[in-house]
Amino acid sequence: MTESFRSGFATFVGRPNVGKSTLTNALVGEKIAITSEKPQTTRRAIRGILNRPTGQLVIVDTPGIHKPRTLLGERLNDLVEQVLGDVDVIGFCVPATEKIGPGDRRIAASLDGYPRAKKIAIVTKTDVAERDQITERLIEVDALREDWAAVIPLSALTRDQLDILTDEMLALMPEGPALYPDGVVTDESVEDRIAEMIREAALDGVRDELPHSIAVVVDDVAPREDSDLTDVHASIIVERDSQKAIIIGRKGSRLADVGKRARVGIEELLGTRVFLGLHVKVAKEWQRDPKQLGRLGF
Ligand SMILES: Nc1nc2c(ncn2[C@@H]2O[C@H](COP(=O)(O)OP(=O)(O)OP(=O)(O)O)[C@@H](O)[C@H]2O)c(=O)[nH]1
Ligand SMILES: [Mg+2]
Repeated sequence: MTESFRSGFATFVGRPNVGKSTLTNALVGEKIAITSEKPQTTRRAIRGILNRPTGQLVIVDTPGIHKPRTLLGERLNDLVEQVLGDVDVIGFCVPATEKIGPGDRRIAASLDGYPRAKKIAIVTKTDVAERDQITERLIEVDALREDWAAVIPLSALTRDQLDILTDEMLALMPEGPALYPDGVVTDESVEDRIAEMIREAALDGVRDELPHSIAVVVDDVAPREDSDLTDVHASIIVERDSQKAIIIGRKGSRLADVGKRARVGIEELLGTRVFLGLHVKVAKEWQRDPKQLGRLGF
């Protein structure tokens, strides 16, 4: 008898910065979601697809759940809620290196609201944790709910235990055909992926509330005639003039650096050389403005 094919949707939840996007990328095998050491890096529901002979997993990467301080924050939490209502498997993530806190407890308890989904507890970042810390975290997280289908420690960075997680998630999926054709890793548009690569480069080295204030919109992607070159124009949007000055840097040095770093990934994605034109604009308090948020796709 041949094993049946399984397919379905999975998502990782947890506080900002616990490693959800890094884990998604590691499982999918390609960088589809940007990551950073700043909380609230992910702002969209990004689908990544993982194929195995026995099944297909569609992993939906979502923003971390946090106490919202802006309208954007509220919308991001709503987005996570929506995704959670749709998936077959929820992986609840806590980092091995940090004690479980009230935020983690609240998120774990909120999973009661999604009775249809099977739940897995995941202890992340084991590569930077002591053995005792990992054990402590496993015990702590295990006690948070009675219905964990599995409790798995892993490292997305060293890929330790990723296969165990994949097998476990596949086993929990319903029987069914592949939902995406072979070879598709994400349904994100090229423009969206480019915008996120630029935002990732722009996040590097900025502090305090500035990471939250940055949004990126791709204005144009155009292959140049008779040349192995694509022109990409994008706007980096911030909330205040003072932030604009920081992003641009002295004599434009910081912006040039952002462009240089973002271009590497964009060239790889497009398979051509790229001219990247970056323009910095101010949209006052866009995180709190429904009209601006709509325009930015939130
Ligand atoms: N050492 C180590 N670091 C990791 C691992 N996974 C993630 N990180 C780091 O943790 C930070 C946060 O990772 P992300 O994947 O962006 O976290 P996230 O949960 O998606 O965060 P939000 O999108 O803000 O909710 C980054 O600096 C990662 O490099 C891991 O397995 N080991
Ligand atoms: Mg993320």
